[in-house]
Amino acid sequence: MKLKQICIAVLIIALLSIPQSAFALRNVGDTQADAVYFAIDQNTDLILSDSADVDWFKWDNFTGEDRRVTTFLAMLSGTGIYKMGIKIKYSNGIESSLMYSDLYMFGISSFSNIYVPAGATIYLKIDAVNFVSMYDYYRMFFTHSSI
Ligand SMILES: [Ca+2]
Repeated sequence: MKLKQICIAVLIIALLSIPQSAFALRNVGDTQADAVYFAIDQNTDLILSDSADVDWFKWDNFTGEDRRVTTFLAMLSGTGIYKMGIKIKYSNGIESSLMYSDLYMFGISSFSNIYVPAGATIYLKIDAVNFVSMYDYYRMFFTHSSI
């Protein structure tokens, strides 16, 4: 097993052991403009209601300093596979393109150490690679730390 796979496995175990903020909402965060604010340092469990549903999340870096963002996505139940995209909107209004994470074992996606300047907003987008059921839960984790 490669070192990166071991690191991801350890991080996912840590992710699954953190107290969670479990809730399920349909038809929320369907556009970037309606993105849902992250619950920082907590697991967030949600569903996609159908194959066309997407969930957008956001975080505004109002900390006054540049930060590093790390986030994970894992499927909690079912056999569906979802993917995670990321984009950054800088304080001058310029936005990056939407970029997607690789998919790892068990449908896990992650971004680590994404540089987010002070005043920028980071967005994450969850959408289905293979939608199976609205009872398939995914788990998101988001945190940020100093540079
Ligand atoms: Ca949605």
